[in-house]
Amino acid sequence: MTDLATTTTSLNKFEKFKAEKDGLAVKAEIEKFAMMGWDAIDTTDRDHRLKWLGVFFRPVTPGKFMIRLRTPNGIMTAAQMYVLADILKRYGDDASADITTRQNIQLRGIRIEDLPEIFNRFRAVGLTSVQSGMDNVRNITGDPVAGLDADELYDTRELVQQIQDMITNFGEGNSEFTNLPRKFNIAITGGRDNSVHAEINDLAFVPAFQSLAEGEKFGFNVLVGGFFSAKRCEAAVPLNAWVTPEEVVAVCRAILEVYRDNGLRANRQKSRLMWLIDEWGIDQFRAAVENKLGYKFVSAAPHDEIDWEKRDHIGVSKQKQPGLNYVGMHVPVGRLQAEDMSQIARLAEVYGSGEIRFTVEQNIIIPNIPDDNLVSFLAEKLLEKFTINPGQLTRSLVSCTGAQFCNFALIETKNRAVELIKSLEAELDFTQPVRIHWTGCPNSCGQPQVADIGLMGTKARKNGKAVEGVDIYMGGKVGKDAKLGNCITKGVPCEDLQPVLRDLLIQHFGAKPKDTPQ
Ligand code: SRM
Ligand code: SF4
Repeated sequence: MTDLATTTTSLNKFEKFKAEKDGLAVKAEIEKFAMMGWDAIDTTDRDHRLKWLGVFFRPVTPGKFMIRLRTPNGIMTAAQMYVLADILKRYGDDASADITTRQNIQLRGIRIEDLPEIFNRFRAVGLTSVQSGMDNVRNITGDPVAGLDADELYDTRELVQQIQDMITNFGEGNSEFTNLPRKFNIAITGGRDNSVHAEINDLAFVPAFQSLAEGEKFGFNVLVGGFFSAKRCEAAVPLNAWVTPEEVVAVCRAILEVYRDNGLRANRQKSRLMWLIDEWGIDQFRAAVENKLGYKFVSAAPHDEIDWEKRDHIGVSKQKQPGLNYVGMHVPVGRLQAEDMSQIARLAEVYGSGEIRFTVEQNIIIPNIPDDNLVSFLAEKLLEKFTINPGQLTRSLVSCTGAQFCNFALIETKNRAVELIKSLEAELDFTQPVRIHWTGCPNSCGQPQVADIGLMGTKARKNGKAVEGVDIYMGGKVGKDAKLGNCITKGVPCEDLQPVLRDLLIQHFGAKPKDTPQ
């Protein structure tokens, strides 16, 4: 690793506190913190280091913490979901959960005194929240219909789990990877529709066939350096490397080691992987990774296999296993209550195989429902709330956390997003879904740059007063030929947004006012 001690003077405050004490060290202090209470804990431990365990102090709701889990490939069992629901139930109105834009789940309202017991309960059902925040590798995304989709080229589930196990030491924490220069995102897709937004990850594997002497072989082209930040957003670039599935875990390790040991640490705004690639050039970066691996990469295959439009998986779909179906249920902006979670677990157990999946659109899929169970499944009350038949705007709505719980937020997002979409659906008819993403600040957790219409929270001015507003993004394309959208209008006050969106929907997406003859 970089000798942090020799460069302490040039380090930012985050690098300094990481050099003083590794984030993972707080794992040994959880019992002590639980006894002390949240307001007596050293503030660097409480506000920062606890994030190495996935525990987030929320300045907006002091004393009520958020826990971000890890859900590799977005897959969870009913038994795990029951445990999460049960943990939340004791917190009454403070409790809620969110499905995240990384196919993951976060719990809210958590009290520090309960952490020892919560971690024991996680361990008992094979859950972990370790290394899910701060300068760590985030939840690793994979195809939400891996192993179910007749058209998939590769089932990503096992690889995603192996990468997570390598990085986190099987969920216990791995200090080899707890002091990266910044966060790091990994995605792997084996389907044809790029259901993970590969292009916005620091490291992504996309399916590609290579012509070798022994014939056509399946593997992945490697993309690197994709990221969003307040200062800069970039799509990932090709590493010009093709790897077999068997190589993927070692390649992840090698790239993480190169980034950990050489990534830029002086300025936190310039610490993501792409900044290192800029400084070195892609050839030097590739050579450094090859050096770690001890062999040279095969050059990238001439084209990848991402040749479908992106699916949203809402509704009933046939699985590759005859007689089985997966059902995608729409969860408005990913928000769940404890009782919803118990009900989801029950439905997965009663009608399916007890498996639950999440998508990066913050929705749920219940797989393995036999044909004979479908009718009664679809008649369940929960499907009125989490419908398989949402409106064309509701269907694709995504929103980050926003001001309700996030102190970076410049605006409230989730509730506003749901209300506004309801009003627009009441006044317009649509012939196609339109993907609208809300994000409460320029950090872009809600990925406005991948949306048809992206809305980024900002402070706007109206009648000489500061009001909540948005910058509007358009042109994001997902799936085949994915590309990032750009800002087209700045500073629209939220209170004036509805007519602006109405016009954009009519002009660009074929929406028609309800009273117009078709
Ligand atoms: Fe994010 C920081 C929520 C996906 C870019 N993000 C935060 C924090 C932790 C800030 C904080 O401490 O309050 C937010 C926690 C709020 C809360 O209480 O929920 C937060 N980010 C989220 C989630 C929950 C949004 C959601 O509603 O789904 C997503 C959790 C994913 C997960 O399960 O791990 C989430 N964040 C993203 C994504 C999207 C993605 O990964 O596809 C991005 C843009 C992609 C990227 O990172 O390149 C994203 N979050 C950021 C950034 C800007 C990073 C940068 O390099 O500058 C920050 C700020 C930071 O890290 O300093 C941030
Ligand atoms: Fe918070 Fe901003 Fe991320 Fe939304 S985009 S969750 S407001 S940091």
